[in-house]
Amino acid sequence: MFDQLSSLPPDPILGLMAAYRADSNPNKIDLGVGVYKDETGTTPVMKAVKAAESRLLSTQNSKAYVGPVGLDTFNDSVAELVFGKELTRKLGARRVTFQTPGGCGGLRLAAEFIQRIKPGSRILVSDPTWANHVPLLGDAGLEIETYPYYDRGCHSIRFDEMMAVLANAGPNDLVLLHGCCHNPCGADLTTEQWQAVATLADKNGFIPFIDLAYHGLGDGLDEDAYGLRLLAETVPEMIVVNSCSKNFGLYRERTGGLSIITTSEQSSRAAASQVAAIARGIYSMPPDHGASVVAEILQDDTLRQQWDNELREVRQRINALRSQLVTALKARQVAEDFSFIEREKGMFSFLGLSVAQVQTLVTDYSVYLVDSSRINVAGINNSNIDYLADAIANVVAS
Ligand code: PLP
Ligand code: TYF
Repeated sequence: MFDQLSSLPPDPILGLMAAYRADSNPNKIDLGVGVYKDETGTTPVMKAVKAAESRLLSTQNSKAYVGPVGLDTFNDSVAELVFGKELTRKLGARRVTFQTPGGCGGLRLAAEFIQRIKPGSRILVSDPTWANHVPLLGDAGLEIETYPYYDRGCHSIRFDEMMAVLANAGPNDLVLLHGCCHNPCGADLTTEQWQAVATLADKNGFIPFIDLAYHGLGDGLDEDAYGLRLLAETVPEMIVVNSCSKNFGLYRERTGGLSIITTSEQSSRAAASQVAAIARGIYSMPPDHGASVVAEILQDDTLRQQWDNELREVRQRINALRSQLVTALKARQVAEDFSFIEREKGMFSFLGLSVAQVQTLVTDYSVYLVDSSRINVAGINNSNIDYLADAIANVVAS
């Protein structure tokens, strides 16, 4: 059965991790995979997470199954985190939330849910979008099309073109929007642009599908949720997938959520039963540990405060690094204007280099980034920023 198999190439982002590890250059810099790194280059376990884990260790007295929708305490507290207290109350039973194995699990579960209701539905994703959206949504059977989003030359959002394409989307279509901190380009919609999208969604009836993987890493927890909350107030039906990988640093614990908003309690109950049945057919139940940690943090004032503070530090460090990189490149008098990096949000920005220039950075300088020239800003620190700015300046000058 397995003799005819051919090997597939690895995920291009995850493949970079192995190449970086194998490089013996002491100056090597990893700007590849999107995990947060602190000043020492490590991806830390947050103190609030450690504290929640130690509480769980002493208080959790059963490992019995939880069920396909996961922990109620996680689902309730994550809904409030994503939608805010007030809107969660307002949405009431029109909203249901499920614990999922990471944001990826939520994306796939949502795609299977749509596929079950309307096989082969069209989902419009931004050009560019996170490469994994294609297998996560497409492998379920959804038909993926794109809408214009980022102008690589001008480093700005092609908003008029985006709206012109979305104007043709209707009630049978889904439109995937990055909640904040767009992966890979870092360019987010302004409040006015979100308002225009919400008005159009309501008028045309397409279903907004929000991927919220970097909640709190942009401007703040409320600021980053502005667009999705506006949509949730405006449209009758909507899907939100949130990840706790980045904002809680729980990556390998596979912690995320899927929220579905429908027009009535009855429809939500029906949707919940469908989603539970799909989860049962794939993995039965989500893993518990990360979700228990998140619930513990969000339900305890002290831990919540500690987590807020740590997340603020993460956000401020990323934003400071963005400014520092722009300043360092300016100081080297590069011809290109890199100031857009300071305006963009979250961990990612495109440097705007060609594939050949990226290859030079990797092979000649041991600066690891994906071919699109996307960098993970959090991979920069005080010890490597000068080496990095020199390398970029040399590559763009040659
Ligand atoms: N969506 C986007 C845009 C992402 O970048 C990621 C990963 O980092 C995810 C979703 C899902 O992440 P995870 O499955 O680790 O929660
Ligand atoms: O884009 C990134 O780097 C992150 C992490 O298969 C990631 O979203 C990358 C690849 C992947 C899963 C997560």
